Amino acid sequence: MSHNAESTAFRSALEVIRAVEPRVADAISAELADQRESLKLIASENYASPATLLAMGNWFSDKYAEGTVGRRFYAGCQNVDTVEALAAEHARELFGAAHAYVQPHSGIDANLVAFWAILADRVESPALKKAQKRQVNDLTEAEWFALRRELGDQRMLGMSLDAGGHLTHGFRPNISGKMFDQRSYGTDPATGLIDYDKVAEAAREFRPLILVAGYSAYPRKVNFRIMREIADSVGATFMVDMAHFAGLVAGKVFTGDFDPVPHAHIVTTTTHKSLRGPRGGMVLCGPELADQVDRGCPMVLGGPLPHVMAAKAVALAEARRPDFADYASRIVDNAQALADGLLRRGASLVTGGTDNHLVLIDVSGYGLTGRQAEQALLDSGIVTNRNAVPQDPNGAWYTSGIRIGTPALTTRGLGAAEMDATAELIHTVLDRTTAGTGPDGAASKAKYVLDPAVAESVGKQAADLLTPFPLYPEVTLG
Ligand code: DSN
Repeated sequence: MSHNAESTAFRSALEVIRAVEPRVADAISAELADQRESLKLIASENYASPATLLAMGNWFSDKYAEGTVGRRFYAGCQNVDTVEALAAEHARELFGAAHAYVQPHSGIDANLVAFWAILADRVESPALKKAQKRQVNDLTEAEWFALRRELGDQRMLGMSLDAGGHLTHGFRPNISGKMFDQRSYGTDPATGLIDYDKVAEAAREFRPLILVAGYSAYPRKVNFRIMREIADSVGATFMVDMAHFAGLVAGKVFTGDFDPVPHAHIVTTTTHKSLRGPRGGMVLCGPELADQVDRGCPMVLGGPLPHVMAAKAVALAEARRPDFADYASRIVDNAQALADGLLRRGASLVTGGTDNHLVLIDVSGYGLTGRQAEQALLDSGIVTNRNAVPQDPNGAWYTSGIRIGTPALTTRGLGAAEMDATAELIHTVLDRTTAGTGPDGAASKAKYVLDPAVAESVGKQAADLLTPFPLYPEVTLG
């Protein structure tokens, strides 16, 4: 029996892997089966194309390529140069950026590259200049301690975690929280929206070196023109982390004041969320920061991953096609249909809805913590993640929220009718789940009670919902 190219490629790859370690081949096959069966609503996940996935499984993985295109610390990088230059060219064209650095391995890495570039550009420190020039070993001990002090004195203003900001924007569990003296801006308690006057006030008081915009759990657009004006008013560098919504920028859903690229001094992103590429990161900037950004490896990055840069080039080429704009606008239509469906059924949503790819349900109205809700939904075949809501009384571990997003299901082809059906399934599970008690009879934030028959019935309906929208229909493994 003959197969199409995608099936042949993945079947052959599995056969080769199976000959060495069959358990890995089995796990890879099982992952596809699991993904095909899950109603995936994790806002930060997606399904990359077969071409993108296949571009990663090859001998580019064997190459070291520290340095930049045409200026490497290793010989024999001519083909790596080709794919890195292609990825950067596609990124520049797609986002209208003067410079693109496609080496970061993740969003955290991209942000670290940006922070170091800004520090090097803005902080008048001979020790830092030496460090940036890879002369860090030449620093005396006194200079090293002075450098650490100088860096720790730098101020960053970013969105608070409970309002939807990201750990890498100066919070303690991340190195950025140790590099910077951080202050947060939150959202208006009444509306859940960013209050730009309050951000301006915080900026005037705090005088940050860096103003960061960007989020992982804020369901609304951000006005980057206003944020840039605020940054300019206090002489801050304006950085946008568009990891979550890069696909909406690429697909021209976010334009004008809502497109960060013309407004920010520097923009970072991941490539695997709404942008639908391989796991990885990227930095976009103007010419003034380009040289510093290009020092990312080895300043904060290990050797670039040429196989992933090849996949970035493929995915970015896909995102430049006209059908990607259609995909991006369907992501938002679907998120709004999901939000409307939940609201109609009585759910409480942070900000009362969405205008991007994600919806944040405050599950306290159902008498649940985020953790209880997340597990009950998972038992019912619905994959989400718990997330804090603004001023969350249950903290970052148990939380009071469930974050859901539509990039993945939109890739599968589900539309507004299926989003309404999904809202019904989510509401049914949350409505039928009750908080459990611990061994001492006290209320538990983790235990919950859900009739297994309800979970089974919802799971079956979720599977039925997916049946007309097969994942990777071009791939049959046997
Ligand atoms: N882990 C990503 C998310 O889920 O939003 C961001 O780091």
